[in-house]
Amino acid sequence: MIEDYSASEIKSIGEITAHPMPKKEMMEAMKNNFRPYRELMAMYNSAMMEIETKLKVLDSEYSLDFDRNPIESIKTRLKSAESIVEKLKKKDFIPNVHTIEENLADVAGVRVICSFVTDIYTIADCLLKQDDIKLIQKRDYIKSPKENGYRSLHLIVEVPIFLRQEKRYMKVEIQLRTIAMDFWASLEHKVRYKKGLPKELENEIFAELASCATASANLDLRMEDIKNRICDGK
Ligand code: 0O2
Repeated sequence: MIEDYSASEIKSIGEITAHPMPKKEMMEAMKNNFRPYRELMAMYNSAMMEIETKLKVLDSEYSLDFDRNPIESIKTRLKSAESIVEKLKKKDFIPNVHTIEENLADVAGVRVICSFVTDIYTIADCLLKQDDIKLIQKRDYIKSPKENGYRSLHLIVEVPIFLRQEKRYMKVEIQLRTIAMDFWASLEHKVRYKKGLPKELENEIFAELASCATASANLDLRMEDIKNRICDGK
């Protein structure tokens, strides 16, 4: 466990920080040589699996009662060593297991794609009501979209994982979106990371994306309305 961090490993991390290495080497060293890093990642992975299972249980129970699935799909990812190092360096922290746990809340990420906006809130509420889940942070970019048009509900929670000797709470970032929100965010993400686009074209595309975000929010409302009319008509 992190507490059993051996003296030689601490020394190794110290050496890394005393003689800064290129990012790629730092990442490889962290990934391959440090048992505490691998253990930490295994714990984040377990926490991610716990959340995924809870979501699947909620989806399955809902489908028995209402004859439809509120969750379209669930995607999970562990942040790569490269992204971890990059994010910590940006925040001026030295990459090690302690700084990872204390300063990053999105090492374990779960993305939940729902059919309708109301499903997002239903699933989030049901999850947060569970007595082993601790809510750390909620950011509602659906009620208050980002300036560029980004919409999603973000939760940072802590979930317990049960190890041989102990119970540990681990942070997981959960992003809940509709299919339309996900479609928009995936394309916007591609544009944001696309290198070499002429500035003028980039500005044009971001303006077009902002307009698509409004159209997509409107589409979500209309689809929900149709669903409600079908259900009311039953
Ligand atoms: P990646 O590659 O998806 O992991 P923080 O994590 O708190 O330092 P921030 O931006 O304050 O960062 O947190 P926030 O707003 O909750 O956003 C975290 C994640 O939400 C991002 O992770 C994206 O996945 C997603 N996100 C937020 N804003 C946007 C946006 O405008 N467009 C798109 N496409 N995704 C967004 P990362 O680490 O930035 O990226």
